[in-house]
Parts: sequence; structure tokens; C-alpha cells
Amino acid sequence: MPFSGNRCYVENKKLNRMTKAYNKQIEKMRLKKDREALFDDQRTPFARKISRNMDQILIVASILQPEFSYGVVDRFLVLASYEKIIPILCITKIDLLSDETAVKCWVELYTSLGINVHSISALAKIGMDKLTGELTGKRTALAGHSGVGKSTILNTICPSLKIETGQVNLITGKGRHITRSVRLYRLDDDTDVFDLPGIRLIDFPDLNPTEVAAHFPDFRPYDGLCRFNDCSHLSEPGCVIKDAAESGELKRDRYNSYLRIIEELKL
Ligand SMILES: Nc1nc2c(ncn2[C@@H]2O[C@H](COP(=O)(O)OP(=O)(O)O)[C@@H](O)[C@H]2O)c(=O)[nH]1
Ligand SMILES: [Mg+2]
Ligand SMILES: [Zn+2]
Repeated sequence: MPFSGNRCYVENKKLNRMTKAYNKQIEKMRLKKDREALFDDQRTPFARKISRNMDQILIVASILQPEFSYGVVDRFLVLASYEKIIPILCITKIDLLSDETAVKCWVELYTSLGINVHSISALAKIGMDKLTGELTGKRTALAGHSGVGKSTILNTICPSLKIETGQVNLITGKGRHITRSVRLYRLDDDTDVFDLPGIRLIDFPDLNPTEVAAHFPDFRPYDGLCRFNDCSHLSEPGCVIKDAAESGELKRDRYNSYLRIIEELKL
């Protein structure tokens, strides 16, 4: 008896047709099982289910429409580090910029933090082969603000998917919320992508505010240098991280992301 996910081959025309139908059935069962793995247990935090079921998380951020959001990117990077999921950062819509300096700055910043970064345009088909290579043979969670171009990336990699894509409201720069539930897309036999819904679903299950700094690799050079051993890098005197953010030695946007995550965890 074949199990879910197994493939069967039989050398007989009539049987072959049946086998094809059977394979389809097995495939359906496997998809169902995969989806259930993410949703059956209400007590397991969503982020933990992702880390248990995925090989990696692809964090998508557009450079414009909507504008690059350190908040979203850094939040997912902390989540990935905390849950020990491999993150890949995908900076997209680079066709919208004539000046590449900004993109270069983000690529350099995140590469220096040890993150695998791709700058692409799904519409202009720039950098798509390399990105596709990252996903092939893996199970990837897809994260990022609505409207950044996640569905367009999947459609470009696999046109037969024909996923509905949203229009960006140019006044607010925010995307319309087209994706409402987690969708599993099978790009090929062993390549799955889970398109996650609104980022509010991605909670930090049991992360303590005092642990957040440990997930900011750019804070490492300052370890042990603050006046107080248990410095939370918020408003204590003699905090070298706060000073470094003020002088620009540490990227201010990254420090702001840190403050926002702490604030959120304290709510
Ligand atoms: N200029 C440009 N627009 C893009 C690109 N990728 C997506 N878009 C547009 O951005 C909007 C939102 O895309 P969508 O894939 O639905 O975003 P999602 O909400 O993250 O799935 C759509 O109007 C897309 O046509 C790109 O590489 N360049
Ligand atoms: Mg979408
Ligand atoms: Zn400090």
C-alpha cells in the first residue's frame, strides 16, 4: 500500500490511467496533510508551526509601492533567528528605481548581517533564475507586507499558478489585501511555497523583551560595553548601542526596529 507522497508506475495502458488518477489522489492527500500540519494544533504558535514544517522563510520587501519597510523585514529576521528558520531576504520591484544606490545600501546592510539577499524584479524578470534556484527542492514560507509582490514572484516562477495579484493603492502605498488565508503552492514535485496571510498572524510566541537584542547581529560588537550589565538599550545612561545608533555607527533604522519590537512585546 503506497503512502501519501509516494509515486506509483505501472507498465500497462489501462492500469497506467488508473495509476495516474491514483497518483492525483495521493497528491491531494499529501497537500491536505501538509495544510493540516500547519493548522491542526491551535496551541502551537503559528511561527513555531512554520519553523517545524518549513526549510526556510523568504522575506519579501519592495523598494517602492509600498516603500521598503525595515519594520517588517527586521521583525521577520528576529522571528527567523528565534525560531531557527533560515531566512532569505528578497528585495523586489527594483525596476521602479533608476538609481540603484538605495538597493545597494540594503543589500550591503543585510549581507553584512549574514543574510542571503536577492534583489529582483518579478515583472522585469531580473534575478529570477537565482531566486528560483533558492526555492527548488525546498519548503518555503513566504512572508512580507501585502502588495510587495509575493504572488507576482510565484506567478513569474510558475505561470500556470495564475495567482490573483493585487493593485497597489498609490495614495497610501499600501497593497490591497487580496491574500486572506494561507495558501500552499506546489511549484514542482518537491518544491512547496506557503504564502502566509497578514503579518499580524505571525506572533512572537514566547520571546522575552530581554532576549530581543540577541537576535540583532549588528549589536554584537557592543556586547558587554554598556554601563549596566542588564542594559535593555532603551534609555539607560551609558548605553553604547543607543549612542552608536545616534552617531550613525549602527544603522538607526535597525535600532528603531529593535525599539518597535520591544514595545510590541510589552503590550
Ligand atoms: N513594478 C513592479 N511591480 C510589481 C512587481 N511585482 C509585483 N508588482 C505589482 O505589485 C502589485 C502587488 O503584487 P502582488 O504580487 O499581488 O503582491 P502580494 O500582495 O505581496 O502578493 C501588483 O500590482 C503587481 O503587478 C515588480 O517586480 N515590479
Ligand atoms: Mg498575494
Ligand atoms: Zn545598552
